[in-house]
Amino acid sequence: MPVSVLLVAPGVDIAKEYYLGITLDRARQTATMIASAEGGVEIEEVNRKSPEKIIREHVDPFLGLRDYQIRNLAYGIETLEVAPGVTVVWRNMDPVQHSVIADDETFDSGLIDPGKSFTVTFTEPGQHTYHCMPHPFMKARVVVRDTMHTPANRAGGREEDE
Ligand SMILES: [Cu+2]
Repeated sequence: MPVSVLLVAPGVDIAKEYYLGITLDRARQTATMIASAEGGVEIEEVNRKSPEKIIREHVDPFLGLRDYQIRNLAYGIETLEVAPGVTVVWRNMDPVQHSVIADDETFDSGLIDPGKSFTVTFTEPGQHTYHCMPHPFMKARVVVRDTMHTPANRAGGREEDE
């Protein structure tokens, strides 16, 4: 196919790379929205090696893309990385109740009313996956960095918003 238009944008420092795409799923007869926090360059490779890092939402052509599906994509790819000792605050900005429950049951917020929040202080390095009880499709994780392997963190102790 001959190239007729070439778009060139100024270079930027990449803080975080996501993959977001829509593909036609002929078997399901839907458009399928695909998202991943692993960036997009090697998305086929990500799919082979760690398919759990790719979130898919099948968009019914009659209903269109629903709010909960967008939330599902956003929650599914979200990973918050923090240093040990950091307190994470979840604030419920929705008009309905949500909850924050660790998959290994180490923390459980109970139902959080709209406008209210819940906090957990993470001390142990590792991965903490969690979900929302009324909305099991809302899943995310907090990764607590192992400071032994991050020299910048050990030296400064400076917290950065990533
Ligand atoms: Cu919820």
